[in-house]
Parts: sequence; structure tokens; C-alpha cells
Amino acid sequence: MNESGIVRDGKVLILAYDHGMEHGPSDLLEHRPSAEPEHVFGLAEHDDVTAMAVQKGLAEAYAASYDVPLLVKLNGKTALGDTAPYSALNCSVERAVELGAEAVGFTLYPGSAREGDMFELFQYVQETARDYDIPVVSWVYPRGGTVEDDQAPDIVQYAARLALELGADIAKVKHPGSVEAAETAATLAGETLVTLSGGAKGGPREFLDDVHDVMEGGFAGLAVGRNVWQRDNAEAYLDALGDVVYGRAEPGEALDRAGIDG
Ligand code: FBP
Repeated sequence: MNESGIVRDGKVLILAYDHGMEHGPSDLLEHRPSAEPEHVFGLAEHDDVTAMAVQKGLAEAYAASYDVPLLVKLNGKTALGDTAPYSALNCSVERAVELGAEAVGFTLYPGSAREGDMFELFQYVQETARDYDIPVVSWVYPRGGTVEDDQAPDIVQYAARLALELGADIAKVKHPGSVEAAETAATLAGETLVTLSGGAKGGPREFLDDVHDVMEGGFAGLAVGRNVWQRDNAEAYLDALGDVVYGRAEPGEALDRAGIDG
């Protein structure tokens, strides 16, 4: 896809902050400052961040006060029930554009008994985003049905390919486990850029190594939440992540430059 607000030099570094809906308060209270939207919007002003992903309510209340390319997440679900995972639309593409969105995001749960309903909603999202000429980022998280391990290489590769076939510009997928598996996922995704979904906070070096691996495999970057804003040194950690994503340094050197102990 062409360069846009959220793709810089072919790379993507999205700060995700939709966890209050998706996971509930526990993620935010794990590191108290991150319960305050001002804190996380401030982090998103980091030079290497290419977009901040939030739900409509946060976009309405805060985005205008920050110099942050906005990615409005159009659907979501809570963590309170998971029998047939379904992410309901709560914002239109039109409203997201009014709010200043430079991209829209949409979660798909392939494998869910309700995957077809989400595919139908995605049709509206993808085609309307085309009308407005803004990119669509799809969180593609297989779950439900026959999916036993959502990080199995073939499942992640299926997710990456599905994003291409449904017309997403950027796919956000789980780590497939190795450089080789990432390479296959990136190949299967064709013109769709593939990004890594962060996951629960890991060790600073461990997570940078994961990011480095998928970049080696041809991913375009990542969309990360907890691995940034649950850290005390989030700003410095973004420096290190930026170094790895934009290829300025290997993980060890990136941590040294950021003054972070691995
Ligand atoms: P993290 O980097 O914190 O994992 O955030 C990525 C993300 O996709 C969020 O945008 C979303 O809220 C959450 O993970 C969904 O996680 P899951 O549905 O896998 O629990």
C-alpha cells in the first residue's frame, strides 16, 4: 500500500489503547499512570509512533489535544463473555473521519460461530474506507470453532492471508513463533502489510527480540499496548522499539541506546 499517515518508510508502529473495553480495568491498573488517557496520548506523541488506536469515546474526548495520527477502532467487545466471540460495530467510518481518523481499525475473529456477521460488517468498513481513501487495519484473531492455538504458525498464516483476501491494508496478527513462520505469513499476505500484536508485557529484551524476529521475516512493524504503557520507562522503551522497527539498531544496542537494562 502507499505511504499514509500510519505507514512511514514502509513501517508501522501503532500504540494500541483499547484495552479498557477489550480487557477491562485490570490492564490499566497494572501500571496506574496508564489508567489516565492523557498519559498514554502523551506517549503516542513519540516521533516513531505512526498512529494511536483507540475506541470512539477516547478519540472524541482526547485526540484533538494531541499531535497523534489517529486510528479509530470501529468495533469491540468486552472480556465478560466469550462463548461465540463477536466484535460489534460501535462507530461508523464516517464518524471516525469526522473525528480526524487517518485510518480505521476492525477486529475479526475467524473461527467464531459469528465470523460471517463480522465479515459482513467488514465489507461496509472496507468499502467505505476506500471511499474516504483511508487505510483499514484489521486485528485478525482466530478464535472459537476449531482453533486450539491462536499462535500456531498455520493459524497466524491463515489470519494474514484472510486479511489480504478481505481487502485489509494492514493485518495485526499474533506472533507465529519463528522468523520462518513470519516470512511465510508475510508472503501469504501479499500487498497487505503484516504487523505484530504485542501481547502481555514481557521482559524488555525478550519482547524486542520478538519484534526483531518478525521484522526479519518481513513484517512491517507492530501494534503494541501493554508492552509499552505498562512500563515505568515507556518513553525510553519506545525509543528502543523504534530503533528495531526502523532498522536503526539490533535489540541489544537499542536497549543500550535507550538506557534500559535488558
Ligand atoms: P497488546 O499489545 O497490549 O497485546 O494490545 C494489542 C491488542 O490487540 C489490543 O489492541 C487489544 O485490546 C488486545 O490486544 C486484544 O487482546 P486479546 O483479544 O487477544 O485478549
